[in-house]
Amino acid sequence: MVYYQTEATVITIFWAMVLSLNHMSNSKIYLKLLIQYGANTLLYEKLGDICFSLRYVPTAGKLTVVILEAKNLKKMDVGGLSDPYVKIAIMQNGKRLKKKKTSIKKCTLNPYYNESFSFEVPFEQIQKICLVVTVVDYDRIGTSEPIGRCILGCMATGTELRHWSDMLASPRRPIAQWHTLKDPEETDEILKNMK
Ligand SMILES: [Ca+2]
Repeated sequence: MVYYQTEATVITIFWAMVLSLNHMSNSKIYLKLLIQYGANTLLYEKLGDICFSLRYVPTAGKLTVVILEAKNLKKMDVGGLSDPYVKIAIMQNGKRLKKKKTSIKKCTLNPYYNESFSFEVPFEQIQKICLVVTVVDYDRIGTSEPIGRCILGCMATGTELRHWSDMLASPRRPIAQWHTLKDPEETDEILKNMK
C-alpha cells in the first residue's frame, strides 16, 4: 500500500513538472530532476516481502520450513491483484533435489499461509545445499509467473545468509525472518553459476 502511495506521489510530481516546463526559464534543471525521478521509480520497483521460519534438527537430519506470510507483493494480473503461492526447492550443485509448494491464495497482495514443509537433509549435507523460496503468481490460463525469490544457504549473502546461520546456530529452534524478494531473472543467474 505504501508503495502505491509513493508511486502516485511520484507520478503527480512528474506531471506537475512536465506542465511547469513550459513556464520555466531554467528548464534544463527541471528536465534533469524529471529524469532522476523517473530513474528512481524504476530502481525502486518492489516485488514484495516474505516471512518464513527455518528449523533444523541435526540428529534427525530434518529441515522444516514454515511459510508464514507475504506482504506488498507486486500486482501481476491486469486489472486485478495476484494469486500467489510459494514454491520451495532444495538444490545442490545447480540440481533440484526436492520441491514442494503451498496452496494458492486468490486475489491478494498480502497472503497468509502458515504452511509447514519438512525435508530430509543429513547433517553432512546441510552445508552444501541451498534453499530456494519463490513466490509465484498463479494463472488459470497460460503459465504462472514468478514474482520474486530468495536463496538461502551457506553460499548466500546478507539477510539470507544471516537467517541460515541463525538456524544452524540454534538447532531445534524455529527462527522466523522477513526477506525482501529479489528479481527472479537475477537469481536465475546466481543459480546457474552454482553448477
Ligand atoms: Ca494471476
